[in-house]
Amino acid sequence: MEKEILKIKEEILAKAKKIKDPKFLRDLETKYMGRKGEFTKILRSLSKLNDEDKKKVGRLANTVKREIALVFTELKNTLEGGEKGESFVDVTLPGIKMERGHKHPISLLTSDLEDIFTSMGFMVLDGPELESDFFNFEALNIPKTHPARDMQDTFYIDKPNKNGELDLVMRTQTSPVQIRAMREYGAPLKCVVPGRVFRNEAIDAVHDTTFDQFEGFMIGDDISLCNLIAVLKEMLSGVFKQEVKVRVRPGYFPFVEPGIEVDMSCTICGGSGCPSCKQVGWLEMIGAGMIHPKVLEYGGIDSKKYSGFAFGMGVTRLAMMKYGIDDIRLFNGSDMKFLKQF
Ligand code: FA5
Repeated sequence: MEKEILKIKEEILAKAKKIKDPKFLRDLETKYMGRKGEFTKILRSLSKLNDEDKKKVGRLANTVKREIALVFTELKNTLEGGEKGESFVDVTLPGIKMERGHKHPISLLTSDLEDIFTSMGFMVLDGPELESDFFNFEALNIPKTHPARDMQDTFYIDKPNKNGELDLVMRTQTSPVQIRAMREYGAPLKCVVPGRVFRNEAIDAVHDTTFDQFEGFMIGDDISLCNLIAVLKEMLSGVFKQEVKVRVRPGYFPFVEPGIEVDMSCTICGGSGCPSCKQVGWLEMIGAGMIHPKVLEYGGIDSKKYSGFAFGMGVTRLAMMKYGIDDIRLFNGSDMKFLKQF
């Protein structure tokens, strides 16, 4: 019986090694090792042996069974390209396409803006999205009772401080970083601050509750509105790679004096009027002005010695104009069909 076992082992292994198709390997396994297989039959007949032979031949039969099983597993892996089958590569099969991610359109535009401003010598800064009432409002010359607080309602964090006041807010603008930067670096200073801001706002084609802004400010000797306009022009021609039509009008922000607003001719309708520009042909894009002396003082800068300009731009709206997107809600909508176009 021992000879019989070794003979059938050689037979199985010889046949198995010639197989190139996993289906034939499965057939071979069933033929010899299956419930009614030839090797299984030999194993069953062990019961007829006396105790001593049963022990001896049984040990050999089990070793052979394990060897055969191992060879079948290895061959199966090789043929199916499994665990041990790295060596088997069917170069005729189409490759597995790895889908690559890419930047969100707002991140693309923000990187472009950062490049434009760093080339003009501006520092790029960051600030917290969860901001204190002090930096977001007070230090920007918007005291608690000031009606200007109504211009930017936000989400207050429901955790009162020691005095029972709610003093943590989701920042409504990137302007609080002006104060943080002035305190950290002093004057002269040239910074830009990209970032997300939050407002309790009625949503429509050009208003969202979460959107991106891009703040810029420059503080030094004799800084004037002319410097501001020159920098904004440089920025817009850098982003659009062509002359863009803008208009400047007076605007009120408690943290600048004088204040201006910069509108851009709507690129969706070419200025003739559409839902994206509320039919007026212009879209409000940037709030700006000369930094209020009180704000410089809050930042620890001598307002008699230094002056500065500041602007805050809606990057999400700028992206609408650059890419011809007629509804702001698409940017945060997580629609892959939209995002894959960038
Ligand atoms: C401000 O946020 C000021 N911090 C800007 C500023 C900075 C003025 C420095 C002076 C000096 P305003 O609320 O207008 O201003 O917002 C600035 C820009 O953000 C707007 O011109 C607009 O482009 C964009 N914006 C405002 N509200 C929304 C909104 N709900 N959804 C999308 N974009 C908005």
